[in-house]
Amino acid sequence: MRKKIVAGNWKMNCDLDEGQKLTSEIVNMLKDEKINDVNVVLNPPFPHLHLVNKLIQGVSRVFLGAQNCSDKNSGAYTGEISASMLKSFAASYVILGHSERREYFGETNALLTEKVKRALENGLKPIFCCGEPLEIRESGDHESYVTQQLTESLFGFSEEEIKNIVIAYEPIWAIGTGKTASSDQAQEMHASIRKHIASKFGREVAEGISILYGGSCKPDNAKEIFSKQDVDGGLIGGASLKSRDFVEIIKSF
Ligand code: 3PY
Repeated sequence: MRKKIVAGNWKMNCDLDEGQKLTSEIVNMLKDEKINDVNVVLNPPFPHLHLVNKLIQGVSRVFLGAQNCSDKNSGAYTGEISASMLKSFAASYVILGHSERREYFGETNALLTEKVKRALENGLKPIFCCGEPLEIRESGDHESYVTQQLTESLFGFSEEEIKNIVIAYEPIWAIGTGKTASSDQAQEMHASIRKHIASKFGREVAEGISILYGGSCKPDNAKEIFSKQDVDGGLIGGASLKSRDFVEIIKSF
């Protein structure tokens, strides 16, 4: 059985009080609600990690994650945060290669291989993001674009390593635009990603990898998207900043 995961990507939002309020609300709602077999990951900005970790203590199935880590171990890299620091703050997951990082911070497939390595070496599960821009979707080359991202960043890892990676398919044209891929479009890409992973690591390994959908996933479309065979959860942007919406999405399974 693949793990179902709903991960909230807060992006660069929330000051300390807002982050505390949001986490407390989510935690309280999750304590009251009957949640099916879903792991929840909160990925706040770095300064919130310690506090969010404290607030989620004792709540089963809720994990801490970060939104990025350095490709370096330590040293003179002003402003960077290492995977080992994240681990020491009790993070279990780290989002890597979000399209915003690729676009605004020039992250390449090769750099992402190094970041994934640092994460795995430090016992973090990378949530590796992939996805195509609008012009590639319109040209019909989206499958080859995404499979190339996966080949270039992940195909050098071993079978044991790949099992610890979560993949998030996020079509860039659906991020922050209000547009969502249809559930059939999501299923088609998730199946193609799984087939591609199987071509390198075998069917059994590919069947065990959680593939999340991201891109304007909301309470009113989550159920339909999560019902698809190869969709194992979501990486949630804006809706993860509203406690009620986020919990509704978690309950969509
Ligand atoms: C979005 O849904 O906007 C995201 O980018 C999730 O990571």
